[in-house]
Amino acid sequence: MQNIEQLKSAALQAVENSTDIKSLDEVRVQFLGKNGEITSILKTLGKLAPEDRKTVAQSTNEAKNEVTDAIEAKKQAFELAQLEEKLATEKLDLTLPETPYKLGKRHPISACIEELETIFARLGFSVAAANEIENEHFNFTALNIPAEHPARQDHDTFYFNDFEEFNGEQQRKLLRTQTSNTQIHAMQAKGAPLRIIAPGRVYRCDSDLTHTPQFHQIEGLALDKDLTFSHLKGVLQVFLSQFFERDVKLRFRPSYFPFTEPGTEVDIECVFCEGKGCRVCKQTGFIEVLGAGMVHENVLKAGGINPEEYQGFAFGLGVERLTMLKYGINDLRMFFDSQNEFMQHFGKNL
Ligand code: 2NM
Repeated sequence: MQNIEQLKSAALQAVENSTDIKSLDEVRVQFLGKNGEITSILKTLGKLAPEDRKTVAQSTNEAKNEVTDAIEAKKQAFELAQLEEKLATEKLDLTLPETPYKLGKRHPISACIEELETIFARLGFSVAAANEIENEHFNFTALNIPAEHPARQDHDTFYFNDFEEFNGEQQRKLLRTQTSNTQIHAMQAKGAPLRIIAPGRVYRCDSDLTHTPQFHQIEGLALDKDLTFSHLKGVLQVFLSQFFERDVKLRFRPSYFPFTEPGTEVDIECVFCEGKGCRVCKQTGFIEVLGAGMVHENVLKAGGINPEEYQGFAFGLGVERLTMLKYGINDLRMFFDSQNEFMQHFGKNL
């Protein structure tokens, strides 16, 4: 089979003559590829006379194996040569300084929540939590927010097309709009006396420069016999002074919340102008920081508490807003972008 022997020698010669991995692969394709010269002979074996078939098949397969082995050996030789050249030319300077490893920081929102938890722990409050997916009863009805209240409209609340049964009624599921569902669950589970704060994520259908559809709140609740509005004022005075690290002046303005009676909005003396009047406080000298009040008796009843026996106060605040005031951050969106420069500057060391 002169033909196959010649083909084999040509192939082995071509392997020998190849100069790099790329030209070696071209040789492989030429002889052993799908339409390669050796492959083509193997494909035509069926057309040969039966008496020739066996010898041709044998010699062609031998040629194929020999060429395959030669290609593999040559390839390894090329790879070894490459490695040796790399070792000979590459230099590693072990005296260079290491690439500094940048440690991340705790997000300022997480840091502020932890700081507030610490402040309230010293005042005897423990931290409570509940689900962010809630139903109408715990988000609205139990908080004395009636069906026709504007906060209940689709416009302000993210509703699911999903219901669950509670109190024998179908309650629509939703993303909680405040963390107060936590206080209702805690009252039902633990009863009075009670001192808790409820930090967490809340959701409202609102998105512009100063509102994001998801933000963080901390609400607080204290229940006991003979708790009064004075206790509320004392707790807020201590907590806001510790948080802002100064003796803050507070201003209480009468306000309305369905879940309190009476209710109040609480301002601090402007942290930017110290009450003199500036752009941030709109020349009023005061900045609103939270809402509060004495817990409405309907809310106590919904929590299974007897209002004749126990009273309490509650408050609620937005963590983003409070954090912006403390650190002079003027763009809410920074919290959500979490750019490295922002995190390095305002984040808390781990
Ligand atoms: C606020 C303002 C005033 C509040 C009330 C309650 C509950 F569930 F205990 F009754 N939790 N939080 C409350 C009161 C929240 O946010 C501006």
